[in-house]
Amino acid sequence: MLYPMENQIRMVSDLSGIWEFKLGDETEPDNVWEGMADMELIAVPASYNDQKEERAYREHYGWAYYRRKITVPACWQGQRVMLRFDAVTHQAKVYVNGKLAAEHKGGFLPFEVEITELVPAGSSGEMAVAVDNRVNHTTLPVGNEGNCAFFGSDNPGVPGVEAAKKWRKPRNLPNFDFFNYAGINRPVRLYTTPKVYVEDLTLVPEVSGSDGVVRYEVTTCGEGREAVPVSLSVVDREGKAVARGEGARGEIVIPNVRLWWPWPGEPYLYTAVVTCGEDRYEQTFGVRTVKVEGTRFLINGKPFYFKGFGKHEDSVFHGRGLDLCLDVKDINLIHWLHANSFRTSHYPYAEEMYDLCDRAGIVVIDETPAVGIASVDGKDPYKTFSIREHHEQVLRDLIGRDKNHPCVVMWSMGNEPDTEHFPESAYEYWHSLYELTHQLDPQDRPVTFVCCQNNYEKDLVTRTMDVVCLNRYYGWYNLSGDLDAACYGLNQELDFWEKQHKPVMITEYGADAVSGIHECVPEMFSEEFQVEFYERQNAEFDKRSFFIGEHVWNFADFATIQGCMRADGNKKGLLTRDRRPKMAAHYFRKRWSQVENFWYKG
Ligand code: GCB
Repeated sequence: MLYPMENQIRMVSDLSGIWEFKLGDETEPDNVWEGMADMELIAVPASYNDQKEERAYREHYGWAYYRRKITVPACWQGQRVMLRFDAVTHQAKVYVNGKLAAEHKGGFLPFEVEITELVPAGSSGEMAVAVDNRVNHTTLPVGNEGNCAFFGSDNPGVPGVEAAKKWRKPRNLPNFDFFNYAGINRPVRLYTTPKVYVEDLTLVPEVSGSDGVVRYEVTTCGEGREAVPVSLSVVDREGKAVARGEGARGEIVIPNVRLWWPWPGEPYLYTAVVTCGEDRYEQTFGVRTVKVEGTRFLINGKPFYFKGFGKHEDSVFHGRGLDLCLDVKDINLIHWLHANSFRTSHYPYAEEMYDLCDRAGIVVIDETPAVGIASVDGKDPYKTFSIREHHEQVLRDLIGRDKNHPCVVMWSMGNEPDTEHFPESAYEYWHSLYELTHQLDPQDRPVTFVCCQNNYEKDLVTRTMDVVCLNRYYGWYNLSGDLDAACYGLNQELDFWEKQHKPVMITEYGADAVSGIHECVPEMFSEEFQVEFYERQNAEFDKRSFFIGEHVWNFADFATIQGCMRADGNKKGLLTRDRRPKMAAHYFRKRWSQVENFWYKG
C-alpha cells in the first residue's frame, strides 16, 4: 500500500490532534454511538495507556472508542477521498456517519477506505473508531488465554492461589515481553487521488556494470484507466531526469548509477516519478543489491557485518505511538554508536522510520508481529492456534508496504516461536511461510525468522533459513552471572552452527543493567556486568568467520507488563528509556568505530 503523499495533484489532511475517547468493555458494540456520552480527551497518534493516571487506562482489556469530526474541503470536489489509518492496535472498526466503513485486524500495518460518497466534498461527518486491544491465540502478537502469564506469578496448583483466581479480572496476558500498548498509535489522514489513479508501484533495482537497471510495475485503478497513459521517470538528487519509461511496466536504465550504501557510505536515493493521466506519485528508492552467498551476506556484492540492535517503538507518555522526534534522535544515536542496522523487533514500525533509514543509510531487518507462538499446556501451537491465515495476510501487507525501501535487506517472519517441542509442525508452518515470503517479495530478499535459546539439535527450521538468526542469553537467563561457563556453552553451539554452512548472526544477546548501579566486582544488573557480558561474547564472535553480525538486545530500556522478572520494565538497553548512555553504550561506540561495515571477516 502506498504512503499518502502530498504533491501538486494529491492533497493530504492530517487528523492528528486531540480526539474524544472512552474505554469500553469486552462486548463488541452493537451501536457504537450509544456509549458516546461523557467522553474524555486523548491525543492521536499515541497509545492511550499512559495518557491518564488510572489503572483502567493502563490495564484496559477490550474495546475503547475514539471520536472526532471529519471535514472534506469543498475544493476536494471531483477527487477520490481516502481515509487512511497507519496503525490501530490491535483490531479496529471505523464508523463514518453511523455506518461501518472499515474493519481491520492487526495492530502494526495500515488500512484505508474510500469515503468519497460517505462524506461528500464540502461537508462534515462524525467518525468513531472502536479499538480492541485483546491478544489471544488468533492474534499476532499472541496472548495467552487462561491464566498463564508470560512472566507470571500464578503458581498453578497452590491451593490459596487457585482459590484467589476467582478475583482475577479478565486481562491481557501477552506471550511477549513488551507492554501491550494500544490505541490509534500512528497517524490518521484523509488524502485525495484523481478518479483514475496510481494504486501501487513496484521497483526492482539491479546493477549491471556501472549502470542501474530498474524493473518497474505501476498498478492503476479507476474507470477508463486502460486508456490513460502511464509513465515513470527517475530523477536524481539534483532533480535531473536520468531515465524514463513509458507504459505501466518496463525496464529502464540509469547510466553510471550511484548506489545506496549503508552509512558511513553514501545512501544515495533517486526518486521515481509516476504519472497516470492526471495523477502523480513520487517514490524515493535506492539502487543496491542484497544476496546471501555461502556464509556471507552481500550488499552491493561486498560481505556486510551487521552492527546494531533489536529495538522497540516505545517511549514515555506516547507508549507505542509515533514520536518523530524520538525517531530522529534514535537515528542520530545509531550513527553516534557507529552501528549500521537494527531489527524492527517485534512488529513492523511506522513508515516514517523506514524513510529515515533510507535517508540515513541504516540497514533494517523487517519483522512481522509473529511473536509468542509457543506451546501452552504442552500443546502444539501450530495445531491449536488459529494464526496461519492472519500471518500470511500480515506478510502480504508488510511486503506490500515496505518492498521499495532500500534499507530493508531481509524479512524476519517472526520472533522466537517454538521449534524444539514440535519440530515437524514447526518446519511445516515456517517453511511454507518462508516460501510464500520469497514469492511475495519482488526483490526476493533473504528471508529468516529469529530463533530462541533451545535445543538447536532438535530444531529443524532455523538451519534452513537464508540467515541463521539466534537470540541467546548465555550468562543471563541460563548460566546466570557465570561468563566462563556462558562462553563455553556459546562456543559449543557455535561449533554446531559452523557445520551448517550458513551465515549466522546473533539477533539478541544482553544483560539487564540498571543505570547507576556500579560494582568493582561486576555482578548481574550492574553496568559493569553488562559491559563484561558483551566484551566476553564479542571476543568469541570475532573468532568465527561465518558469523555475520551482532544485534544487541536492546537499543534502549523499554516498558513491559509488570511481573516478578521486571523492575520498571526491561533494562537491557544500551541506553536508558530517555536515551542516556550506559557504560555499555560507550563500550560499543568504541568497538563499532573499529568494525567496518564490509569485509570485517575477510
Ligand atoms: C527475548 C525476546 C525479547 C525479550 C528478551 C528479554 O528472547 O525476544 O522480546 O525482551 O528476550 O529481555 O527477555
